[in-house]
Amino acid sequence: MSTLESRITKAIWKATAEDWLEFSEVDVIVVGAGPAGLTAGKYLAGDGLKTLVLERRLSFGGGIGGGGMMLHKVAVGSGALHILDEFGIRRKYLPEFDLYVVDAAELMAKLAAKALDSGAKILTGVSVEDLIVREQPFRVEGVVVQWSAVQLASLHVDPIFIQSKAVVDATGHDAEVLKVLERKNPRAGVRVAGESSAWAEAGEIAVVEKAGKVVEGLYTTGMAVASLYQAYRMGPIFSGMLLSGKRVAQEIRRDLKGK
Ligand code: 48F
Repeated sequence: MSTLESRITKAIWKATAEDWLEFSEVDVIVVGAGPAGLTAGKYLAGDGLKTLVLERRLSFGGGIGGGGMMLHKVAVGSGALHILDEFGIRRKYLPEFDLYVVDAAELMAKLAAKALDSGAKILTGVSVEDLIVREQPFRVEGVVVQWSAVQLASLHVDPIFIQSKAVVDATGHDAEVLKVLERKNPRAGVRVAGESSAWAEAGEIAVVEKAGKVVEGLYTTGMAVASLYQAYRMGPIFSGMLLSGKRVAQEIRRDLKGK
């Protein structure tokens, strides 16, 4: 019988290889496990789409964890209450401000837990550094990935590929995937304008209304939407992020499943 040490190693390699074989070709890749990406992941997987969420860091939640200037609560408007219900997230209503508040830790944990329970796969420590594209018509057919640790160490290591029918840029303020499209594929005609200053109400509306398809095969949600269309920022209120994630999932379901 092998030692426990070698069995640990073999078990990890085998299960990891099985996952990578299964998830090297999926329906949807969501780039970024922040509030918008996790919400999108939950609804996409719940609709029966094979969904892979790729997250650069070793943790999920994106900007949620920092709360509002490191305070452990974030605000949520009443428009997203049904999403909080669907995720089982508790909140407190403050009538004097007409706002709900949620614990940042609970929001992160339950968004991720529900996405996983719905069948989404979340891989952490993986960065998306490029897109797979085709022409005539121009379209996106997957992503190019690298271990985040390799990027951080600036090692010269070739990345590998994951094929998908749809890619979602949920990378937040940096809109990293959209910037790859702009920089490396000018024929796609996409310009990332950069987000505007703060106007919370207008920003909350824009990130929902403008979430969706950018070019064939590529969609965007969350603060990446604000960066693409120069919408206003809204700070630590997260209703727009949740609604934006749900909205992009609905659009992808329509495009891929026709309903
Ligand atoms: O930044 P993030 O939370 O984006 P979001 O879902 O939500 C924005 C809010 O947190 C907040 C706000 C709204 O109230 O202003 O900022 O739009 O989550 C984005 C996630 O994407 C990961 C990053 O580590 C973060 O967890 N990410 C960014 N670039 C990459 C990436 C990449 N190239 N590959 C993989 N993950």
